[in-house]
Amino acid sequence: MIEIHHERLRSLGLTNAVAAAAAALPELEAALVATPAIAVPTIPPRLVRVTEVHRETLRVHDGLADISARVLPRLARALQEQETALAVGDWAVVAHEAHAGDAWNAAQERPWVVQRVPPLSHIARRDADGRRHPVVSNVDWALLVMGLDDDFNLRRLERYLALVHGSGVAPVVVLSKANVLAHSANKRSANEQPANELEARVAAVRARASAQVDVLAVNATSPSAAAALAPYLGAGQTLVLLGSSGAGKSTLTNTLLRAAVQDTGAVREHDSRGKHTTTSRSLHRLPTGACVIDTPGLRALRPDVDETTLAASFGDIGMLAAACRFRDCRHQHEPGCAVREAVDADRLRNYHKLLREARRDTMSALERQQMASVWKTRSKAARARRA
Ligand SMILES: Nc1nc2c(ncn2[C@@H]2O[C@H](COP(=O)(O)OP(=O)(O)O)[C@@H](O)[C@H]2O)c(=O)[nH]1
Ligand SMILES: [Mg+2]
Ligand SMILES: [Zn+2]
Repeated sequence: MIEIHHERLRSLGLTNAVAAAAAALPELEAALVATPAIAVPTIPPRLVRVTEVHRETLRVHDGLADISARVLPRLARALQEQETALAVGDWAVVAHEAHAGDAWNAAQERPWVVQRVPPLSHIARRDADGRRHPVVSNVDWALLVMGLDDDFNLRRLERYLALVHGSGVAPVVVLSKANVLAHSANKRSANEQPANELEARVAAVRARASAQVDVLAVNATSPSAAAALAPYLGAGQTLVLLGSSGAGKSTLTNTLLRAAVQDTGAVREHDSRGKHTTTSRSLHRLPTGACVIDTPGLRALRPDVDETTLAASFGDIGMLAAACRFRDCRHQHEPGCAVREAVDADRLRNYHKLLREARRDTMSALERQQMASVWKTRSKAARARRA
């Protein structure tokens, strides 16, 4: 039996659903018997939440303390076979074990992550080679942070929306640097109302995101940002901040924490070596009882979605497709295409690009090989024709 300290774990976002999933985990002793390196547990296995993931170790919190732990190799392998791994936000079981053969010594007791509670929600991405990488688990809200300054990019935002779509996490668009935009718009022209520029950008986002997605404009450096985000900060809620580097994620984290815990870009300006950027994902407990996960920008932002999920993320395109003249219309050059007629050209281009990526990623290795040989034959034929 594993220990579940409801009181202690509540501030880490423990919900009844998580506790039930943890209680339903397979019996632990049986799982450990087959591992020769593990001896008798001396501290009862207990439920913890993963707050950081590093190459060799994890940080896990049990409601009392944050400790470093390693993943039991067998668990790591099992997860790898499912093309996944432990992510920040995961709930897991930690057991302290003395190494078999060692004389018992409390100092040598090592905490091992021995089980993972199946996540209730999970965001994953794909890298350029199509390999899947976990981003976060057990999150309620994904705040897609985008600056109203030069960071503003609707195609990137659509990419983030696709990343989150189908993961069980609700996206919220948080446009940061609302104060910066107002300032620069003021400088640009006296008769242009900065409020209008802000409204125009918010409207542009609303036009490209589905109607269910909330869109907020905030100054991440001001406590007013915390007030604006209050609906998502209830006790037991977990938020993840996603967005490009410099968007204001760490600034927002600090504002929500009411403390300068995370290093922000402002600090980096005074440091020529630039070591103060956010380098890893980390989970923090907020005074409201919610948890927030700060993240660095994603290097390769490729959603882990198939065609169906992607189509659902671009719901307007799917709906309009019903009115296209051809049932198999690809909304490219076909006559009578209702999608091309109504959807913003930039949005449609972005959809097609994401679709190509999704197809490539979901292709099996064999299909990849076949496709490569088809291309080879085709380009050979083309060369022959040109010759
Ligand atoms: N004026 C203003 N500056 C902001 C805002 N959000 C972020 N910044 C600044 O933008 C820079 C990058 O912020 P940071 O939080 O490190 O971005 P991160 O990479 O997303 O974590 C820092 O200098 C922040 O002070 C905002 O809403 N208003
Ligand atoms: Mg940061
Ligand atoms: Zn069409």
